[in-house]
Amino acid sequence: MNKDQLAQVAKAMVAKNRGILAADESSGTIKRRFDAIGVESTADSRRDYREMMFRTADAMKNNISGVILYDETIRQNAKDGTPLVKIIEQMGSIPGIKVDAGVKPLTNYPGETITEGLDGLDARLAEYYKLGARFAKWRAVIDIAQSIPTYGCIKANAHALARYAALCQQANIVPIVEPEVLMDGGHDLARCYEVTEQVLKTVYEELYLARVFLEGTVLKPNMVVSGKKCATQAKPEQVAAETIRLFKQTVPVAVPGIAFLSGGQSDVEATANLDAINRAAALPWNVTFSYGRALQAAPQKAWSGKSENVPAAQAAFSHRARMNGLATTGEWTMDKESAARAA
Ligand code: 5MM
Repeated sequence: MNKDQLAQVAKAMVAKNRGILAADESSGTIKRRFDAIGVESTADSRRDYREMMFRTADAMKNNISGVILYDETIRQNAKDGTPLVKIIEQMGSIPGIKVDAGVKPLTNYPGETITEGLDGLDARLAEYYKLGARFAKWRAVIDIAQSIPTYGCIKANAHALARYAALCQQANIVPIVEPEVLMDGGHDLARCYEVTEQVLKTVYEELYLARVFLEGTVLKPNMVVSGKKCATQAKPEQVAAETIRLFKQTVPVAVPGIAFLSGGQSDVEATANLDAINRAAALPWNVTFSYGRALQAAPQKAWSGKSENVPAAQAAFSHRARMNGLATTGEWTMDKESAARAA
């Protein structure tokens, strides 16, 4: 393990003004996204769509530190034959790869899931390194509902995350550790806090037991937010206060950065919440974004599968990347959001 290299890559992934583009939708997820815009999901349409984003120079050079790719994408070439990985590198961004094999039902735990993908992971990581990946991602999913999550489910997922992280570092790949507490339910902010606290405490205990080098990791968590179906929705200032209070209690300062997922928040909401977190207090970690939907919803809609829409889609992607870049330093405002839109 080259600790200097791992720490350097992790630091670059969470540098101020920049964040991560999560473009690692698995085949089923990207099909659902394309269905919504009336585009058939084929290897070529997925390539065209992702190439459109990776060639958006101002976004990629100024605001996107790294891109999480799916197995298909890391092997794909652009229309002109250039490997997509090369385009990302030429833009000064770091290629990364999703290495989990998705969530499966957790035996004996009704309604709960475990993320799979540890079998043969060491060999896959060695191959991905050769293909250009310098970081990886593994997403554990914890749902909140009546009587769940259980400690058994949290522990099993945290253990898998730690095993994955150790294997990544052995292959000189920075692990993004993503324990996502879903915001889909009717639970309130306090319940999200309570569950996320238990999840993060368990994850860092497991990372410690697996002897993971924390300086060479990036955490990708959910913010402390109200469940989507909760009647009372917390405002950005409250989300920021509770998120910071929780993270100060659970995330070691040796971790260089926290790159939040958007989790189903609207794009502007995800930017406003990230901005409020960075505006509220000086923090011991760089706090940024690793958004999928919150970065891609607007460009996806603008593109809608038509080559003549590429400039509009790239403008929409640039705009969201720039707004989130501002949020990493607490300099985003609704005025900047609207001014850029009106221009
Ligand atoms: C881009 O979506 C990622 C892959 O999801 P599937 O494995 O379900 O296809 C997903 O892991 C994503 O990276 C995170 O959920 C963060 O994305 P959001 O949209 O929550 O910001």
